[in-house]
Amino acid sequence: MKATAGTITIESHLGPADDRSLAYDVLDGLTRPFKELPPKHLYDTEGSRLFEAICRLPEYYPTRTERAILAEHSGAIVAATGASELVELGSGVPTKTRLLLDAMRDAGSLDRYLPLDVSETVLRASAEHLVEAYPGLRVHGVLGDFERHLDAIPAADGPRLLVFLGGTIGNFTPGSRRRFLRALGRGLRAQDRLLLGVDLVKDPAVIEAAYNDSAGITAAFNRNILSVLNRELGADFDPDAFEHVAFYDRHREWVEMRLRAHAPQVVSIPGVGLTVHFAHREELRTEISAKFTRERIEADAAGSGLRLESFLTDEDRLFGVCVIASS
Ligand code: AVJ
Repeated sequence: MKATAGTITIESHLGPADDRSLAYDVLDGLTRPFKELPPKHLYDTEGSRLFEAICRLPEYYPTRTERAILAEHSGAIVAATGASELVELGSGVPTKTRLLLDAMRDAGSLDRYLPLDVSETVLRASAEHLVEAYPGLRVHGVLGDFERHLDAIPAADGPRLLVFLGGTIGNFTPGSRRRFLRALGRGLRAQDRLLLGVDLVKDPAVIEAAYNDSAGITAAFNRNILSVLNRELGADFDPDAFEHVAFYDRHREWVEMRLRAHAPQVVSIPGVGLTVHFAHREELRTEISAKFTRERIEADAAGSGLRLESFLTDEDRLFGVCVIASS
């Protein structure tokens, strides 16, 4: 009998230079007149734990809604593509992905799972778990940053699904979003599909509740970025001296998370040789999370050399899963 033991390969593309990425972003973002840090620094071990907790909050509809959409449509997506491999960007803990892998296994086409993530712990744990759950599965993990290491993903063996779930595409500004989609499109052959999870434009009250939960988990998640700077760069931020602010900007159709200084502050960040001043109520932006309409996705796809093939949503039109092909 053919051995059914799966195989695990993990390739690292992160080097010592990546320790400088936080330093560079801090130097760049905290010396601007409007202070800003990229949201990727929210996800250290504690931040990832808090994000998992956010996903279970009653106010935070995106995770459960996306899961329900995938539960309903995974079979049809797999049948239409005959996908044998699944590439997942920023895989994290792959819970929703299991719905797609199940459908691929049930269709008899499942061969390979290729997660790309910045956390080696997460990649190893999920690889080990998945080769157990899917006999014969090959897992090829890429330890890297999806903004820089798309080229490290091995070429496709069979029809491929490239998935970018959770609405993380919303963290890009509009211009960089199209550049990123274009880069994703370069790896997409005619038989492959990109599955893109997007949060949708809706009643601002619903959106704002999702980012201002009553348990204060999102506030802790936001403030945790200051603890990351304290630990990694020896900074002396007092996270309690900052207030969590999250609001929906109706004109830009995105949510912003900010940290607002309760009082004037002087913070030293020895790791980058910086002293940063905050005025009373001055704000530091830590995330934008864009909300989409079907029309916006169509325009972004067209502007990136791609085509929206189908748009899957829930009955309340809270969240969308876009099936995108090369054009
Ligand atoms: C992981 C970027 C999709 O924007 O909703 C959750 C992160 N921020 N609560 C989002 C997040 C605040 C999340 N994404």
